[in-house]
Amino acid sequence: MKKALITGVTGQDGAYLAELLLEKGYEVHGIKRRASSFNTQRIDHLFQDLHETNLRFILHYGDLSDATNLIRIVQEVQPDEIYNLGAMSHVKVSFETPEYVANVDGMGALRLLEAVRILGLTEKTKIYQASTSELYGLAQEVPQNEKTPFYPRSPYGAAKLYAYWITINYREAYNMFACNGILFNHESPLRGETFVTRKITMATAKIALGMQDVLYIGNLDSQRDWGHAKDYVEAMWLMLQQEKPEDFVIATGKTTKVRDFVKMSFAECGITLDFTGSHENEIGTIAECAHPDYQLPIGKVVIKVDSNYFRPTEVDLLLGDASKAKSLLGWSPRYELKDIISEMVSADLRYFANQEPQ
Ligand code: NDP
Ligand code: GDR
Repeated sequence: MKKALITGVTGQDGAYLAELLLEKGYEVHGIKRRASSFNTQRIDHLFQDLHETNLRFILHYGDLSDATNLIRIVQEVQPDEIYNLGAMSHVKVSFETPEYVANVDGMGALRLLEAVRILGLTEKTKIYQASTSELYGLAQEVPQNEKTPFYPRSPYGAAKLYAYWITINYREAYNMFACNGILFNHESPLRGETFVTRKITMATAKIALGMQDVLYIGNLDSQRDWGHAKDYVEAMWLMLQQEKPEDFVIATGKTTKVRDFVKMSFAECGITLDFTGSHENEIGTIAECAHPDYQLPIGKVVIKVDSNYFRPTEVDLLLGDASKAKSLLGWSPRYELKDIISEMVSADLRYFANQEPQ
């Protein structure tokens, strides 16, 4: 039975990847952080009591800032595959915690590579590094592929750039099977609540249900290539099943403005929005309510731009070209953005319909 070790197993991608690998018959080990409140909601359905026989999903306490802990876990597990998904993954927050992000998102990758090297596992253990379209930053060309130059625009992007290159360096220096997945934004009902898509779908549900008045939001003009996390974790696995380690862009090849995402999200509840004003002063008002259950006053302001959510340096436009993944991995996305939004809004409506009004 193959063994996989996932850092960041409690996150969006960690949860979907753990599910996928368990379905494929792996023994899955995950690293979770000790927290004062529960942080395992996304993987609770996979939990197995330690006293069960045939344990296939095992959690270890750990942290990417703690090298000795990582060495111990890698030694104990002797994984065939490591997926390094752990990170402080919020771009805006990285401007407030730049040193921490360098330590965890940058040095964390190095610590894992070193653990594998020190333990003499370079021939056994394959490593997936969660690289990101944030590496492109100030886009040097559109669409972006594996050869597009990088120009990160945040402490997060800069830390991930180090992780990207140290992964390639270990591959070349020690002949390790280590590869980067340069993944563009991917979303799902498990997406963290402060990322823009989930913030929007949650607000859509709460506003439609009369539980929230206004959604305060940042830059409506930025454009993202949004896919579904389920499709993207499959690409991670495929990368580690190849003959030789390589880096791959994973993206849908379509880009959408945040403003249009907001419109599509509200449209799921039969609500049409009109946007007026520009940039810092833009607002969204209700133009039409076509759904019998969600009747809000026409002309009501439900979206307000708040410049507190602007970033000191923004990534304006991301659009990926995943042709290499298509031809070498046979990978292509199954989900359209409309289906992703529909799934997210439905999940949030179900969740909030069962909550008490605020
Ligand atoms: P999430 O923010 O949902 O999950 C991040 C995970 O990392 C959580 O399990 C978190 O633990 C864990 N983590 C945070 N800090 C540490 C630390 N110091 N030590 C160990 N673990 C830590 O991210 P996603 O699942 O969306 O993304 C997975 C990876 O892919 C990340 O590295 C992200 O940067 C990268 N990525 C994501 C993309 C996306 O669109 N989702 C696109 C491209 C790359 P806890 O639950 O305790 O907070
Ligand atoms: P991103 O995702 O920065 O692309 O990083 P996020 O959803 O945070 O932002 C996308 C775009 O939306 C704009 N935006 C807002 N963003 C947030 N979070 N909150 C707002 O209120 C808001 N209003 C507008 C942002 O300015 C930005 O342009 C994600 C993360 O998952 C990273 O870990 C990953 O590497 C990249 O995707 C690819």
